[in-house]
Amino acid sequence: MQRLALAATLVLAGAAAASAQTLKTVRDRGKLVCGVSQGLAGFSAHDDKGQWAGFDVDFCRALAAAIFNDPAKVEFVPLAANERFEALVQRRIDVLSRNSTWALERETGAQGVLFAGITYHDGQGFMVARRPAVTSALELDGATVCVQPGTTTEANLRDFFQANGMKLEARPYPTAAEALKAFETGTCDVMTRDMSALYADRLSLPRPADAVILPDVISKEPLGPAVRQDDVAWFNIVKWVGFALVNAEELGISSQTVADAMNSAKPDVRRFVGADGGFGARLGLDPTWAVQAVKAVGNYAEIYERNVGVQSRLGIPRGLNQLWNLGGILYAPPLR
Ligand SMILES: N[C@@H](CCC(=O)N[C@@H](CS)C(=O)NCC(=O)O)C(=O)O
Repeated sequence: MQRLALAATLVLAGAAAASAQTLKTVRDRGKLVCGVSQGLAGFSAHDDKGQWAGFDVDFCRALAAAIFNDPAKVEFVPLAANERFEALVQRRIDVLSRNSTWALERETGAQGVLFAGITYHDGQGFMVARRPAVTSALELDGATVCVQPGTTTEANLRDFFQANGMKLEARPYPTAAEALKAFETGTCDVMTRDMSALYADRLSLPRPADAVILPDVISKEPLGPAVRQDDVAWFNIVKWVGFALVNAEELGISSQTVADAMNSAKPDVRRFVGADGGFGARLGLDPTWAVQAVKAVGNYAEIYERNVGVQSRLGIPRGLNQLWNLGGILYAPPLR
């Protein structure tokens, strides 16, 4: 009996040791491999210099900076909606940072992953042509709607039409680009996506002013990075890099002030910069892991404003993604 218990303990210990390898794999490889979208302006898309840019891309760069003190040590792998979780489970990527919604079905079952927090609180909306004038999603009875399969978007769309007793003509397109083309040419009356993505879509239409985003938000889309379920140490690294970016904003630590923060006497700032607490070592990272991330891409506010904020092309107000103590729901547990 005792021997059996010992054997079981050894097997379990072996499994844990064998699985807790992602950080080592990343370090040995010399770069992080990050799954992103195939092109979603503001989140992950090529900029005019052909470089990956966006909110989700910056999260990957922050993670690379926390590990390597170098935000360039990332390879980006563009993934379609219906292959993203499989790519993660099959170890083709180390982390998925791709406008993905945290939902129960994605954390259970054979393709189950773990969401390492919420980096962007989104919700699903509808875009229609300006004419004929539609002002509410409840006027969409019988409409033809373009949507991408393998998304929460498709499921919410059906739920919304069913709950409101409306007839739906859903047109699935394998990529977001094809769905938008169909909307543009009038094959669909309506385009549905996460609100943030609709802002991006509208901008890429030949005449953005001809399309209107309806005010209705029909779902919760808590977007965040996902990892595999077999490596708690890695899960913690990804999760706490996200929390560090938010805590940096809350503490007033930005890419501009982070060097000064190194000399601060404030206890919470000292923990952030690695002078106290030893949290870098606990995560398996450098003492200055959080400083490295902020130096590379800025704090949450800087990342948000640069990529999607009101001064950016997308022009999305902070809204729910404002800090909890400034009227939003962005809330990170403390670094202590
Ligand atoms: N947040 C939703 C939607 C994510 C999603 O993949 N949306 C599609 C459009 S509805 C998209 O952004 N596609 C971009 C691409 O295929 O690269 C989810 O996690 O299912």
